[in-house]
Amino acid sequence: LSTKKEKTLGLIKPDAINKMGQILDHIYRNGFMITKLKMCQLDRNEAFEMYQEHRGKSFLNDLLGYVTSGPVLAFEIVGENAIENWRKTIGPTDPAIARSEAPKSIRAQYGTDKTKNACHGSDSPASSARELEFFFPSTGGKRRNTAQLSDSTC
Ligand code: DGI
Repeated sequence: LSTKKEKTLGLIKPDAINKMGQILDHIYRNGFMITKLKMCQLDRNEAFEMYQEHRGKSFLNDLLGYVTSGPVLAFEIVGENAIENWRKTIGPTDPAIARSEAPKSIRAQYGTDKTKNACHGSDSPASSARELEFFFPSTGGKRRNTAQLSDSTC
């Protein structure tokens, strides 16, 4: 089985911000490294930019309202097959399904419902590149990162 070290974007959403310690611990126990990290408050335009692939979906309005309702914690995580493995660590979109099918997942333990589901993970190499650039732009801008671990640390 081939494995590759990848980067992906993770997000702790507003409902789970008060559980960030447990969730970050869960992330490390699953073998990931966090290489960039920031707490921020998204406005509606930013949330829409992030969730642009859900344009036209019935739940988009609820999703935008929810994800702008409080702070989020965004992070870059690095690990073997990180894009797929991080999504597995989060679990199914609906925490009720996560509790029956993947009881150790983050959504099973910390999610509330299909909207308030604790975490986000990029679903493909293209979206992870786009979402990492959105939260951690490589050049300038007000969201520019000022400190990060070097790859050799992980
Ligand atoms: O990648 P996921 O977060 O598991 O799921 P997704 O990319 O299909 O959808 C993004 C978010 O949109 C998801 O975390 C919660 C919300 N969402 C998706 N499907 C539904 C939904 N919210 C509601 N209320 N109903 C849905 O069917």
